[in-house]
Amino acid sequence: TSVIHRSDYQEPAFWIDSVDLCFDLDPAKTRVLNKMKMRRNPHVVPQALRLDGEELNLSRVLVNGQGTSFKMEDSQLVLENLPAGNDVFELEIFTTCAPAKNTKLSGLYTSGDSFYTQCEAEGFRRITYFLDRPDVMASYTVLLRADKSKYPVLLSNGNLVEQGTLDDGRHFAKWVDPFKKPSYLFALVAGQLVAREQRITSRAGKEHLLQVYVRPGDLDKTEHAMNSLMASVAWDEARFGLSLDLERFMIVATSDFNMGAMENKGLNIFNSKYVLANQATATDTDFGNIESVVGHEYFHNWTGNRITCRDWFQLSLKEGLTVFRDQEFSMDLASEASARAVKRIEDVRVLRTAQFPEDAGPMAHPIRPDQYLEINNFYTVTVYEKGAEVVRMQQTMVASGPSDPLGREGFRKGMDLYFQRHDGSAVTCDDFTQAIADANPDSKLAQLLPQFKRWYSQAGTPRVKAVGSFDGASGTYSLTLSQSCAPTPGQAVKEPFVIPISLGLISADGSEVASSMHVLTQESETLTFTGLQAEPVPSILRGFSAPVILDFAYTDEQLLALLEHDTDPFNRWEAGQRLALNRMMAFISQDALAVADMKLDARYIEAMRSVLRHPKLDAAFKELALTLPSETYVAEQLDVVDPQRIHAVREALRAQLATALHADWEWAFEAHHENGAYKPDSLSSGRRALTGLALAMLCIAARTSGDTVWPGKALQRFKDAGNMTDRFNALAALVTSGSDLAAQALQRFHAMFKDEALVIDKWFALQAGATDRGGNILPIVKQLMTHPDFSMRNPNRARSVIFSYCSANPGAFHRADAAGYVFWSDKVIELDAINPQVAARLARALDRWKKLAEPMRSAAREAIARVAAKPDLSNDTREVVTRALS
Ligand code: HT7
Ligand code: ZN
Repeated sequence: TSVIHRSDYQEPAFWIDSVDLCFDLDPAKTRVLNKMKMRRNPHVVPQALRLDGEELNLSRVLVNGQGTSFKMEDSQLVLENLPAGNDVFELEIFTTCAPAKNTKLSGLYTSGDSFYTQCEAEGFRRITYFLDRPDVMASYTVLLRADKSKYPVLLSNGNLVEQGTLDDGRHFAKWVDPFKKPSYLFALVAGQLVAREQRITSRAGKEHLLQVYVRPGDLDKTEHAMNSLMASVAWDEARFGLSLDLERFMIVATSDFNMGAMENKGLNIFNSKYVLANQATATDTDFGNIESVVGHEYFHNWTGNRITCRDWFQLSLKEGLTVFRDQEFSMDLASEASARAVKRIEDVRVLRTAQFPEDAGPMAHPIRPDQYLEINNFYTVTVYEKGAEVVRMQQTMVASGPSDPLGREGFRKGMDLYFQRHDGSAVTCDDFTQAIADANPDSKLAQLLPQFKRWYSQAGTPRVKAVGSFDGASGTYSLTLSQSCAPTPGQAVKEPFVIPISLGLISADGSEVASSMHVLTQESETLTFTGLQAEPVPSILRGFSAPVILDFAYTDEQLLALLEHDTDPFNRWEAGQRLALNRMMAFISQDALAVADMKLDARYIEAMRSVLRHPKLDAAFKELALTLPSETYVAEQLDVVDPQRIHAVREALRAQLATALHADWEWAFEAHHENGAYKPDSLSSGRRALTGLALAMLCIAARTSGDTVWPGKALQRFKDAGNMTDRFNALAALVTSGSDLAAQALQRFHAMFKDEALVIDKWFALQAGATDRGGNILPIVKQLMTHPDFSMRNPNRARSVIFSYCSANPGAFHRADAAGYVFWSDKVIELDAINPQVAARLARALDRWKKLAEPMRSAAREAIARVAAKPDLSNDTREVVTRALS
């Protein structure tokens, strides 16, 4: 296979009106009979029919009930002698496949004793020969037959129309999906499952059955997913007027899954990590993730399923928009303004630590890519998270003044028009932006649409440089904003973007003297503000109004003023991060400075103390503000990266914050920990987050002081905790601080949760991601991989050990002796033979190798070259390593 280009798009030569599928399910050999009603597409010159297929055994092909000639070309089934003219004909294809041998988890596979499917992006072709592309939308009828005792539950998309028993202990179920859909939304599930059920009546007055299917022992972990689903249904009706269009909506959890979840029509299949939770096994973060992933998949029912993508280059049409919708959903559920801000900060943190590096590395691509070798490699933070930011900017830019300051009403009008125009079809990103702009003809978006669309075509993170100057005589403050964007692979020159910049000016006494939204369109523009008594402090890019890097030479005084007074909580947090980042960068760059001599200044420490002790700020915000910028984020600010030095500096500064604020951490711990009933709401989870940080800091301080009281308290809390958040935080505090008590706590934790796979994943991940002490983590990782609970075939488990080390523990992974890289290349190669999608994700751990300091840089290149030299590499991994080396 070779590179596929967006510009080569052509309509399909045939349409498939209906599909009648019959499955005889058997793990070793499943038989699939596929009867399609097809016709030629009159807009395309007559040609042969080419059906996609992969790893299938073909036994029979009939056209209108008669045998026919066919040939195989590049794994496609080619039929040249089909009826001429535009009449419908019937094509019948009989194949078999081997679900138990399907370790790629794409197509039909078994997990435990059950069957599941994963068809996005191109998995349906692993089930039967088909026009496996999203613009071919068909009506599906599915008959499932299987052994009744082994597979009592038989599910597929849509409505159950018939079921009954067969001979030999078998039974059947027939499902009809009332909506046309592309093949990537097909799903089936069969196994011994049980369901939590909930009947609801929608705003529109319709009754629906909601079901969450899990393995029999897991029903007590489904309440939160069901609540999240009900909240999602209500939210989409209230905010977008979009109701559930099916009588029955099912979620099924599986422990073997390549990604987070899948929005198959009416039958969402989830990684169990994003379904199963109770207070004993799941942390607040897990609860939050479940809420947003359940929401995300549910929201796809309209943005993705009712209106889908014309081709896979348009992926952000559904993914960027649906991430935007799930982010808004979580924000709206977290009603208080402060909790909304916390969610925004968390989302921006993901964007900046994962997407910005992607956009600056070898895999950089626009949110609507122009080419790919393997589409699975383009389910990226760029398409998803940056895509969501591009949608958010469109909402911002249809704001019509004080009656709709955020643009929500204008955006709603745009969405209404989008559905009016395109419901039931497969469309492009252009169709989406056009609908939003057309519904708001007087908006900035409509005025600037062609230029705005550069966000879809240009990769790279724009940098906005801001320079302020104050003229005391006239009381005028000028702010010059200039934009630039570094070249990315295949795009040497970038045209200016449309960048909405939310601005405020803060006066010396802390009051806000101006606030506005400025849309930057030129390379450089100067704004002036008059009538000022003294030089103000600019608060730029409030709420992170655009996905850009803001470059402004803030002084400490200015940052301290923003940290104390800014009315925008995002920029208040950002000011604290900048204060920390400036210090970290200064220490990192002084090559001769020993870690022991890096002393944090009193001013910074006092500022952090005031945040921690602040009477009005809430706990979740404090936890974010007192957490130092991540090692990955710091690395992105440097031209040459020594991950071990970054790690050492961050650890040293954290230890100083721990010691200098010791009494304050003690206060924070005592004042915020609660012993009442567990509630996963934002207020109490914020309190748990802050007590968790306080406990970690107190254990870190104990390491320096030799104190044994706080590690002892942490162990006690670990033992007594009434919920997983507190228990895991206490365990992590012991492990992170390198306490002697960590080993026994880890052992006890494993014994307590040995039957809870998702908790055991946490146990592995904590150890593989722990602070390196003298190179000890790699041997620990290797040891963990010999543990009886380890499995390379289960993606969650492989990720919990290998990814936690290679992708999430830079201080331990980037070793001068290159042993981390050798390990990485071995595991990429090993995984590639099992599951290329997972291998290709791991392959990306060395994306930024060119920035590494020597000797790491050369060693990393050698490791990548070693993988690239392997014959028979999958397209997935080959694309990643080839781009990395180019
Ligand atoms: N739309 C879903 C994507 C997905 C996926 C893609 C490739 C391989 C496996 C996959 N599993 C799920 C997930 C989503 O965005 O909702
Ligand atoms: Zn999605």
